[in-house]
Amino acid sequence: MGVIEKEERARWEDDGWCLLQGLLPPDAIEAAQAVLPSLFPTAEEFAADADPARNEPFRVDSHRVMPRFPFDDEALNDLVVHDRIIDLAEQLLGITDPRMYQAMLSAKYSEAAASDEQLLHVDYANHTLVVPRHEPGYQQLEMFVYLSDVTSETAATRVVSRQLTAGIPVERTYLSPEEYADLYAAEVPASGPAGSVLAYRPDVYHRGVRMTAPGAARFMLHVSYKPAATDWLGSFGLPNAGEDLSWHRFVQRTNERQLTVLGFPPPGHPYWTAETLAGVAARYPLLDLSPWRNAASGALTT
Ligand SMILES: O=C(O)CCC(=O)C(=O)O
Repeated sequence: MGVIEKEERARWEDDGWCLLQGLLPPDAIEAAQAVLPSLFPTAEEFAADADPARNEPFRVDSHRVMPRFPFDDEALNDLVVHDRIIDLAEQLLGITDPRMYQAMLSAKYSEAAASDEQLLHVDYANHTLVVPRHEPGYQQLEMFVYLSDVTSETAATRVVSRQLTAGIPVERTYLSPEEYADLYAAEVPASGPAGSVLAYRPDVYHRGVRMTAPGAARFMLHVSYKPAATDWLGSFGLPNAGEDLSWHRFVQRTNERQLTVLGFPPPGHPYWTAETLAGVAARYPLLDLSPWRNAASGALTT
């Protein structure tokens, strides 16, 4: 069953982006919001640090600090591989075997650097080694999961419809405000309350902007999915986190669907032998390997 309406799906196809409300359960968003103060200053704390009279350095440099998956906080991991997020990836990408390939957390504050004012750009320049192909099996999905209310004044990302940009040469990944003044004039803020999900294609021109509201903060999770077996698409390699405590803690309480979207060989994959099952069980003693064992048992006994 689909998790989005026909109109939103049409916006994804025609405009390249859509803003979804009510996709994620409020308690999952609240749990993620509850861990934010341990990771980032609140808006008030940041404003106090930014006060020039205090003559102290900022504790965080506005938008630069971006913790990545696997997070120490389970509530954040839970959102990244939430069933509704995986369902959305399957639906928008038109596939049944999505892979999560990027997840990080960002904070943005009012008293921020001028560099928060970005040029209109597309993300495929650092999400693929080639160029995007918008068809099932090849396309990518980027999402911002809003952990605070996001308005035009609190730096809602400005987005331009694909209907206006399809003719731009593919190698032009940043747009000059002078040459493309019409597109800067046509950008719209992707505003939505906490819990909203901005879903956009990597070929959608968009840009971050400075906050104009005083004393405010914006928090969001950036999560990206792609189809399996697309080595040219991606952003970071999860095996690099294989020694992290956060990864081991995550694996202890995850499930087969979540591990599959993270690149674990799925149950029934030829990778699984008696030896690899025993080895993975030794590496992750608390992971319930029954789905992998059950799928392999026929193959192992024949
Ligand atoms: O912060 C934002 O609103 C957008 C960020 C963005 O476009 C990017 O990092 O590529």
